[in-house]
Amino acid sequence: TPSASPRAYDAIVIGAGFAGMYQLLRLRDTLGLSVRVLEAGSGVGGTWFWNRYPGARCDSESHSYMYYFSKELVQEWEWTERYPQQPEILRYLNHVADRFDLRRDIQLDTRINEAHYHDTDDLWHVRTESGETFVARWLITAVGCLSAANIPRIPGLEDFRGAWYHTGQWPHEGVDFAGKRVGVIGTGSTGIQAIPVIAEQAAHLTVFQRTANYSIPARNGPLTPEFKRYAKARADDIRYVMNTNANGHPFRVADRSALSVGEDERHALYEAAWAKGGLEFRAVFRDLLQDRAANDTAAEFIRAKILEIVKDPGKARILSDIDHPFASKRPPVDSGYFETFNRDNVELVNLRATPIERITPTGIRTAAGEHELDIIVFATGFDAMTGSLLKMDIRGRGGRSLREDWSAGPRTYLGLQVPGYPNLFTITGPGSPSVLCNLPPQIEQHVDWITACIRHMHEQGIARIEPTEEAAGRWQLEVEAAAKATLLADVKHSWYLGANVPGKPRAFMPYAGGFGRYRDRCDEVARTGYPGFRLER
Ligand code: NA7
Repeated sequence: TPSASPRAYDAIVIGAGFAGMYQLLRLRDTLGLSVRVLEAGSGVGGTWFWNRYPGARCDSESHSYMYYFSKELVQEWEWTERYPQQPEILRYLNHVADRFDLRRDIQLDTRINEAHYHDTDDLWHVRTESGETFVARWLITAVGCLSAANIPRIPGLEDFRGAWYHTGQWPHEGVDFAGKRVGVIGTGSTGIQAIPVIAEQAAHLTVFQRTANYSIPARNGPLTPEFKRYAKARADDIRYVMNTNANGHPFRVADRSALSVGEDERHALYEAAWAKGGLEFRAVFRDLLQDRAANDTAAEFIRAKILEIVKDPGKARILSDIDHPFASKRPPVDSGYFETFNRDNVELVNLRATPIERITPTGIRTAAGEHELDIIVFATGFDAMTGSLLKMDIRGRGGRSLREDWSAGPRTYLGLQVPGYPNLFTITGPGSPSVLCNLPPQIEQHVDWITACIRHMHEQGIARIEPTEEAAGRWQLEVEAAAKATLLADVKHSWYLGANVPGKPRAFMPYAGGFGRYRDRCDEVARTGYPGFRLER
């Protein structure tokens, strides 16, 4: 039953992950606003609350996958491994919630169905699934870029007699794979993390691969005392590097072209990067994402590694038959992925040659026949960047709807605001660097920008802010141009373009011009009185 009168706050924040929690802290403790954070999950943590699949860990290094706004927090927290596992990140976020006394303003188990802006009172009217209502001047979405699960509609799933799971909606009690015949669909970052772990637990594992993928070894391991000391002593320098480079990671992209060095030197540089492991591999040369010939050298190197690691020539061929440039789709980072295909209990199905026809009561049938399975794991990704926003019914001025306004693709200014939706801010929204970069530094940048903007509104007596249509149109052209300057825009089947979700409009969503440049741009807009935004008293 709907509550009689809505509860009023200065700001409503949707989501209590990395973004929502920091936004709460800034609005409440820095600006002194009344804030309610509404979170669908039964705990804080967002991505790290939901993604509990085996092998789930972060591909960013632990000392870069954390908040840097509090020097004390940076000094206090101890990561154990080079890449933190999901339970450790969730512990960290729970620690933050306690450390900054955030829980009292976070309402869990609360899913938002609609958020409507009313021209009559200039407020956002928010309604939850259970009918609870709220009003607030500011509405801030902190819903994550990869949070709406993409479960492909394969015919027959409803008749499957075994159990099935999507990696992003993993049961909290875990899944017992012992003695089971398991099928994993999907070989993106998630599948590549989960497959080696499931293979060790299951009786038999069948991997269903649609698109072969590059992957770089993570070289994960416990952090040494020296590294822990370094990360704390040099925290300011690390933060500076993350905030000023193109990708938000704690390393710089080298300033040399892959084509400017001889073959032996190039090979030696790739070998060193392969041995070091991780996403830094793509930083060996400056032009891997811009120049196809440069990229080919990296692609060839990784293909040769796959052929060397995988003993069965048939499997090796299927795994190395990669048809997109390296890192033009999100490059996975693995712990023993290709090695897993040397196990006796692991089978590989090439869906390009034999597509899935249907799911049967007892397994998956491809064009080549049936694979009997007890458990199906969908590692099939997300309705990225716009999915979680458009699941809600968001309406702006005059009742216009975000679903309709974005029916040809998302339209924002700087990924922060949408024309026609006053006082709505979208943290890491489409049009911001978001999924192309390490997320925590970007989240801090967005939250700090939004906080400064709201402070400015307070000081100047401004009631409403929204971007102009022209500014959003110009920004969309810049987002497209930035993508076209890279190899990313050439890949027609990537989720950066929305291609993984049937019916989703094709538009390149993240800003590929680099995080440092983007940050400078946002800072300049704020410094020069918010050109491109309409501010009304
Ligand atoms: P991704 O990167 O979207 O990968 C999903 C995988 O699932 C990918 O291999 C897809 O193949 C495959 N897929 C999707 N739908 C199907 C169907 N219908 N049939 C067969 N295979 C399918 O998601 P992840 O969860 O791995 O990673 C997302 C992000 O999370 C990652 O970038 C990190 O930032 C963390 P496709 O390539 O589309 O042919």
